[in-house]
Amino acid sequence: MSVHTHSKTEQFIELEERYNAHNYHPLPVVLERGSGVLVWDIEGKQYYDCLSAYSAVNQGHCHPRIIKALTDQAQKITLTSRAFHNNLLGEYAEFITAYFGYDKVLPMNTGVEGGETALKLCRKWAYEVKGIAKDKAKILFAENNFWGRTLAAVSSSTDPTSYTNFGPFMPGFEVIPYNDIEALKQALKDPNVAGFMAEPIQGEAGVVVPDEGYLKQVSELCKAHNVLFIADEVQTGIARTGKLLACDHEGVKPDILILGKALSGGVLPVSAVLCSSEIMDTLHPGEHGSTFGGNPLACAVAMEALKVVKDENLAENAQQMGEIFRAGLKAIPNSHITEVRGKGLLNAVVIEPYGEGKTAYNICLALLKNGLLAKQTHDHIIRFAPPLTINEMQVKACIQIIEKTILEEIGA
Ligand code: IF1
Repeated sequence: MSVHTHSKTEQFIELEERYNAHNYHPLPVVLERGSGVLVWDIEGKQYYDCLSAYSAVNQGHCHPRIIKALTDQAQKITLTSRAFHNNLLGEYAEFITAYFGYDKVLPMNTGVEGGETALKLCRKWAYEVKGIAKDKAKILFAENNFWGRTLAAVSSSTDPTSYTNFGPFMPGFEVIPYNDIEALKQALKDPNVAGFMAEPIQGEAGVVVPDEGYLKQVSELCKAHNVLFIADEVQTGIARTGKLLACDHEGVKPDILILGKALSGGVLPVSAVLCSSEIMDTLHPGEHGSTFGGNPLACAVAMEALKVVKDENLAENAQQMGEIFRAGLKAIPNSHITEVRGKGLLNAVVIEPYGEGKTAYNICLALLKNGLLAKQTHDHIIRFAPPLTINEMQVKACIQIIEKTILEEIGA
């Protein structure tokens, strides 16, 4: 590379840094194309995508069926607002409620809006059905939760980077340790508790899988105390962990289910909140909504994205490929890898510090060089979550890259 000229990649990054907010620290790669499990940068270099846009592209990049649904619908009508009916919302609502086994759906756009919606529903239900006194409702969250960047979301966060200098925070929230049934039992003694919101596997926390039976006990305890169990399956849902929902591993049905990300196959922001009529019918016109929620483009895309998940047996494939992926990671001979964990195709390796100032970020840089995209979480965890369409040959190719990279970067 010449010392006088910047590479194309550097130019694109400079432009972005100059005019765009510095609210991220991305890996130095500029992507311009994707297909299935592969993406290409502006220099033409190919990569295996082991992040899948944080599990939003479970169906693979630019899935032809989902893109066709998008472009077909885009030529008819994209947005009507909810001031009028559109011809797809009813069909979509019937489809998604049957698909997940709930009475009703409330369509939103981003995952965090799904979370906000679930919490508003929980509070409304608490006052109008459960009978909690005005403004006394309390919602429990798990330590190290992540559900987005709004003021309510950072109000429940235990990560200083997320919440520092964004106060004052939302009242009526309480945080308890994750994967700790005794803590939940203790917290449920307060009769003003209306709900407990948690991820079945904590994503941002570092792919933290709770003990077997935890979710089942959570669900039973909540039921016994007339408290709503709100499952944030924005990241774990839609086949990512080897079942349609991560809660399915324990046969648990959340009272309120939040979905996002892969609900659109990563094509546009589509989220949904599903629950019983008892809960949903506490909402009346004017009490909640969004300009874009339930728009016909989103309805068409989401229906196709969900059909692809079933037609291509993505849950089953995630289960099987996940086994092979984790076995491959565990077989990498390296004394600095202290743990391999995950479910289905939501996996992580924990790498203890291996050199001066070196973190998992440096390994991600080396992976990038070797043709694989992955993202660290915290300083020592790397998440591997490829699209669920990945096949065995591709899993083995990924493992080979990871093994070679770790050998080059850390040694044995
Ligand atoms: C970012 C992590 C993933 C989520 C769960 C709700 C949302 C998310 C369980 C909100 C969002 C993101 C957003 C992304 C980083 C990211 C993430 F690194 F933080 F942990 F996925 F792994 N519930 N997750 O994971 O959904 O409003 O973003 O659509 O940069 O903030 P959103």
